[in-house]
Amino acid sequence: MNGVFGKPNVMLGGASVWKGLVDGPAQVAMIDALRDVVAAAPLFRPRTRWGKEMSVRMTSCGRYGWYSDARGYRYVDTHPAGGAWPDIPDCIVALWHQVTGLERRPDCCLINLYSEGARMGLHQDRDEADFSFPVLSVSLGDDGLFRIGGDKKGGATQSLWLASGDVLMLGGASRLAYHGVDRIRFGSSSLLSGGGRINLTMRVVD
Ligand code: MD3
Ligand code: FE
Repeated sequence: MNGVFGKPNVMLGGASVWKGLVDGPAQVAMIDALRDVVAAAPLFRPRTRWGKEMSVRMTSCGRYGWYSDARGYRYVDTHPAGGAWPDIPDCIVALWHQVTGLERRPDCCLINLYSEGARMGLHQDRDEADFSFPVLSVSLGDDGLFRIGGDKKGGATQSLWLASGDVLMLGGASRLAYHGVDRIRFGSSSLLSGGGRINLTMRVVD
């Protein structure tokens, strides 16, 4: 069941997409709120289990943050430098409730920053305890070429450019879909003064 925004305007492999749902002033408000989050919980580059640094820089807010190192992918309750993660800004939590229609709050809002050349390989999100909760993604800044397939590796995929203000909800059959970001169009948006793309992903963790 969706919330107050009703039907999505694009469906992509079972993912619901609301193009342009977050308007310009609301995007600026989110970026302003995220500045405080990043000041309290600085961006870092996670390493994969195999020791390779990811090209995307990350941080989190909420009860949990997503983390990866030689021990693998997992949610942790403190920033790698120590200390609790900052709260998820109200304007971002409000969007979660409005789009998902859920009373349950998200436990984690992962903040991914894609600078020039950054990408994210195809993967599944399966570190959460209950896949019946949807995942909500908000794109801010430069355009990103998003790709989504099915729940098996190596199957057919579909691609879509995500622009600033676009919102995606992954639920039901799409919750375990393989997905990734092939590339960004660096400098295509003026929302972030240094360029780049921010993706917020809100999740219920446990
Ligand atoms: C499809 N982030 O952080 S968001 C991630 O744009 C991640 O930064 C990408 O994949 C990004 O894990 C894609 C869209 C997204 C998020 C979660 C999903 C798509 C999803 C979960 C299941 C299926
Ligand atoms: Fe993902």
